[in-house]
Amino acid sequence: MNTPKRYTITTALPYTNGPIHIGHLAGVYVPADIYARYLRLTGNDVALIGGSDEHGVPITIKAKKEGVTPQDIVDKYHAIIKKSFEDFGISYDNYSRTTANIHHETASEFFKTLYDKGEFIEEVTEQLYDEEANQFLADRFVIGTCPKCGNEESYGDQCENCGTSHNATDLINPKSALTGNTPTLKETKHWFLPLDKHEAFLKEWILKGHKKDWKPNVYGQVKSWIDDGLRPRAVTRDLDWGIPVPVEGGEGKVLYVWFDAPIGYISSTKEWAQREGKDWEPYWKDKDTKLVHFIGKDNIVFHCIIFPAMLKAEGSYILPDNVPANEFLNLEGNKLSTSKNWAVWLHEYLEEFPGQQDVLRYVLNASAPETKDNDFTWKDFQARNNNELVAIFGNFINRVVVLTNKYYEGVVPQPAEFSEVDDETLATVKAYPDVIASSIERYRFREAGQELMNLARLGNKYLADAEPWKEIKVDEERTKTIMFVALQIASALATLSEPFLPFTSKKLKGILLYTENSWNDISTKDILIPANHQIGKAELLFSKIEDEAIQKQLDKLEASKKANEAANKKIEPQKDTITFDDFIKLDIRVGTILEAEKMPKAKKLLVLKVDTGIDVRTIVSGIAESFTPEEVVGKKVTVLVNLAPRALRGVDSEGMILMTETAEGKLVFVNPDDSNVANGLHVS
Ligand code: B3M
Ligand code: ZN
Repeated sequence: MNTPKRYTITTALPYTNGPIHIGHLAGVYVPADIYARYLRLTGNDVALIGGSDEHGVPITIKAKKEGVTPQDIVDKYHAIIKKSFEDFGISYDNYSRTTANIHHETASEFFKTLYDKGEFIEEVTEQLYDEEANQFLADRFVIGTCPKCGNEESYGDQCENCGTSHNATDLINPKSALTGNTPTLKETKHWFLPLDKHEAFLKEWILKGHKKDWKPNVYGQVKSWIDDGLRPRAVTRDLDWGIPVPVEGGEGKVLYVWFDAPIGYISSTKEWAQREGKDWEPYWKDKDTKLVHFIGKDNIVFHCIIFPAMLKAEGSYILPDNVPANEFLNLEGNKLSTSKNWAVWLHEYLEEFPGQQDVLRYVLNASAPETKDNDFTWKDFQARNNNELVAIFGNFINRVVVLTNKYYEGVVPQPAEFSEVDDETLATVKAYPDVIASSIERYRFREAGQELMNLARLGNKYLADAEPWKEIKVDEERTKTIMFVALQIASALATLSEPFLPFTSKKLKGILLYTENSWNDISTKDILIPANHQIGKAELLFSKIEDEAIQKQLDKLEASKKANEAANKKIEPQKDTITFDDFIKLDIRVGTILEAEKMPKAKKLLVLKVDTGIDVRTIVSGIAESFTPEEVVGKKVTVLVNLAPRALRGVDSEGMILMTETAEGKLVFVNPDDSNVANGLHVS
């Protein structure tokens, strides 16, 4: 495209069935915000558009579970999510919600337009039905085996394992998420968007068009979808939570959440335009507008195939120029999971690290899952804070500000003659806006963030080499020049850090008392902060994060892990009732293990000599993976003594030692705690 006239930047609308965590921030919102802030700084017309996705099955399921209405759920989480975005400086021009009237109207109208144009197929088909719940099962109401990858816990609309999006009736061995029942099939009428009809256009647009500059993960997924052949997709559902189907025969039905949600981008733009007294249409309909969707990889087909097909069918809209989807972020080596509480929740982070939003933004960007899944670790978080933000960026700024105050009472000194190093350094600074911009424009935000840190590194090195603290004793003029150059770098950092570290940038501008430079000024102006300008006092931009703070977070995760393991331990159902006579047939005694040795060539078995009080006998026990022979000798144990002898690997075993298992799967003895109990005593 020629130079765009304006940018419409959308961010995936989070489902309001829970708060948001670092995975959301890293995958979608931090990169989108960096992009939007950069574009504004370079003088572009930008609309950064977001909102909450408040329809769909997960919300109704959550409401059912909590015994409240879906509206209660969305009100609660919309507020929490919106606040998290504000707290982390995601600079939305508008953040809306899909329960808003303007959205209901916009989505309804969109549906009607396609309906009137004959873009839908209307068809009565058999859909999954739960007789007990008296309800059709679509999307997340049904769980079954994914026909593509075999994942046994795929949802009706999408498999979280392989990312495939399918129809609920495609699932093998489907089960109702409401009752666990196997659904029956029941006829119902729905409207389908015939994706197959749009195949030729999609092929042309994506495969042959300029979409080769899309990220390989995005292009690859879309291509494989198209290669598999496109089929009609139902865009309505038999549900009572959502946007009512606005045409005849649509009573009791709502729009499919993935039909209405992307239209949410449009309604949010309208809401913004109304408030600002602007015209929304150019942002969606002018071909000189660049439309970019920021999403996570599980949303690719919806944004690259289904939504474009909808927009194309409607006819008056532009299509996305790019969909820079990210892969997933893991946490300490495991998949982020809301249900397992394996996450760093944004609202909780702020309680633990108040005022340190930029640290998280920086670290998440530095380890963003741009091309492959990536791991967030608390150790890495600490290291990036301490070794980069504190030791490089913060240290450089602090030295510049402290020395300027110390030597010149905070007044930028008049430089004398520049040395070769000074000239080179200033020339390098001038190159940075383009270097960083080039990375950002190619959606390489990690690289861009590292370039910003390289500029701080340059400043740090310049000061370390020039040593103004030594120079001041021998050459005052030279010192003034050094400090002048260092102040120019600090000033460049104040502007160029804004997309990445908005809070820090603001603070730094406050310290320098200078905000006059635009992004491009850093390249074009010879002086970024002039001689005789008065700066403020030093303030720390970042502070060291100690081991204890990190350990606390690791402990918290460890506690989640333990709680999960305990919750996941399958408690077997009680066995059939037995009589007292059955019970007293078991002869259980207290015993002591006298000797133990490993059974040759058997990983699990120990051969024990046990004093049962009646006799000393051999018992072969499958505990070798939990205990060494030395550990068990002398242990008091509980033994079933009248079990019929059994030969194990040629050794006769005469009885059984009672054991159980801890949450971590380690075996433990069911043993009499009191070592005074005598061997041979009955356990009853
Ligand atoms: N709410 C899915 C998600 O949160 C969905 C995105 C909608 S974007 C239009 O993963
Ligand atoms: Zn799958």
